[in-house]
Amino acid sequence: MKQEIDFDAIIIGAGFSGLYQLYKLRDELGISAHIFEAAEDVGGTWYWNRYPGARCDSESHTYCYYFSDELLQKWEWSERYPGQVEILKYLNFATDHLKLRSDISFNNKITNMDFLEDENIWLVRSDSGKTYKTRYVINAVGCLSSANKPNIPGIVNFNGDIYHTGEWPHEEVVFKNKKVGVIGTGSSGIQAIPVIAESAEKVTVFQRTPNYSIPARNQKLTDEFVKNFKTKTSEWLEKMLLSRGGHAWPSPSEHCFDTPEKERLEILNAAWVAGGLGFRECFDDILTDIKSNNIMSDFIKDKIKSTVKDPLKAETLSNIDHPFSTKRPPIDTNYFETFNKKSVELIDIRADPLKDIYDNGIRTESTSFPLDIIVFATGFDAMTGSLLKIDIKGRSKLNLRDTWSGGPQTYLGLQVAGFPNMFMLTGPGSPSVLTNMPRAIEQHVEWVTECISHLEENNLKTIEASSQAMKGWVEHVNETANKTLLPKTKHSWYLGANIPGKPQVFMPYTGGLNNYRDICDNIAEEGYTGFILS
Ligand code: NA7
Repeated sequence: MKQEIDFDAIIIGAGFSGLYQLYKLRDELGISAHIFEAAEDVGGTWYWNRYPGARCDSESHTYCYYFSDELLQKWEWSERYPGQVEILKYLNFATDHLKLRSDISFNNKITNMDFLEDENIWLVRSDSGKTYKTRYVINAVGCLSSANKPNIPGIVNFNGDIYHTGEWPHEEVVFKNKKVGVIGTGSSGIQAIPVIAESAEKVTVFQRTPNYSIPARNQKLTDEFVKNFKTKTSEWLEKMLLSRGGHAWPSPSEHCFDTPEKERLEILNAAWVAGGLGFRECFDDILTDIKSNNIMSDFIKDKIKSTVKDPLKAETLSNIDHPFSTKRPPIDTNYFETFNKKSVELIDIRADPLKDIYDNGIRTESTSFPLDIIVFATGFDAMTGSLLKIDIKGRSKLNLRDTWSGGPQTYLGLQVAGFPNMFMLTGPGSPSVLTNMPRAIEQHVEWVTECISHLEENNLKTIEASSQAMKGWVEHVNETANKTLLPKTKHSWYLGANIPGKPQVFMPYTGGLNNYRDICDNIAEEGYTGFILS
């Protein structure tokens, strides 16, 4: 008997991953698939993060879909790093080119999902009040999409405007003649502060943790580069597939500490001049050997000190308490230089903690700062926040929030035991945020599509991670992370430490995207080892 369902597959989210998943399931597998998206248009994180200076830190010709040569040939990036406006245009272009829009319901936030064991289907409810039946659910909700809004006392009393970088308004925000306070110095703050400071009367930066940042060296792409790139897309792809981070540069073999000082400095200086995340790849061992990491960390601290003229500001910015790259390292355009402006002040809120927000501004323990605008650049409830906002009940009404009460547990970052036919794209336990995301996304979408194809061809009703395999994978993720310096930095969103009360578990898989891809492929080839198929 044919089941009564609305769609074979429901995809949640119309960002990079959801859009590609829709195309693969609908156009290649030929099953019915539909996206539900909370926003009024496509884009995911790039729909929401419209703050001044918002830009990707992957290079543009690598930050795009590679599955379609037509898309690669038809689109033209203008700068070395794509800005938010350009990425959003690109995603709209891809959506229209692939004719995806008709299978997306916008302004539909999914609130509940219940697995009906008797029928092997998911009941998916949206805030429109409608409920849909589907056989597969693919969560494409993004890793950095649930804004972290710290509950600072008195916030409701503020008379000015408050913005969060991750939920920036569509209308232009005018900073001219305004006193602006920015809380947060992660990637978003580091990108926004120089742009806000271009027009604001005064910018007060409230810094909790000083941060490393590498100059992006953004520039217009030359016609020659673009033309050349388009004839060599398969070579670029090959480079990205071989690399541990999904970027197009090779993983180095040299150890920093063992390299003679003169040579080491030459390598570091050349990478500093070249700019961007490639700086991290100067040496092989900076995330495994603290002696090597100290050399790179000190190199950057010296650069900060030689850039920032005011000695107090320079000290406050360079007094960094964690090894380089153990928190997500931003790249910037004129971040440290901006502190040379008289109109930009820096408040160390570790030394002088935030006390409250009052009607006219922000108060620290010692001082009041009158402000017209407050910008929260305070990041996200990363990797699990958006998924756990949905009330998800699997077998025996098991709630995902309960399963993950001690931190996220997954098999390969793709599935959770007890939640059959539910997949996550770039979920916790996969390399995701440690990579150039489109490569991690393509790998996941293609794996999930193959998996569903296998079920369809073999008349199988469900696939589900076994508890044992999940336990084994969680152990492997932890063991792999513990071989690096990453989990040693405790105040990091990789561990969930930025969200009060969130269980602290190292979330992304540090084994490298190239190795991870092989692991996933082998598991599929062996007949989906660790999964229960029925
Ligand atoms: P991040 O990297 O999480 O940065 C958030 C910043 O906000 C960081 O400096 C935090 O300090 C600070 N923060 C967070 N909560 C507070 C409170 N309560 N008080 C003061 N300061 C606070 O988020 P971004 O949006 O910048 O970047 C996220 C990712 O997007 C980025 O890594 C890229 O992958 C793209 P902390 O360091 O926690 O002390």
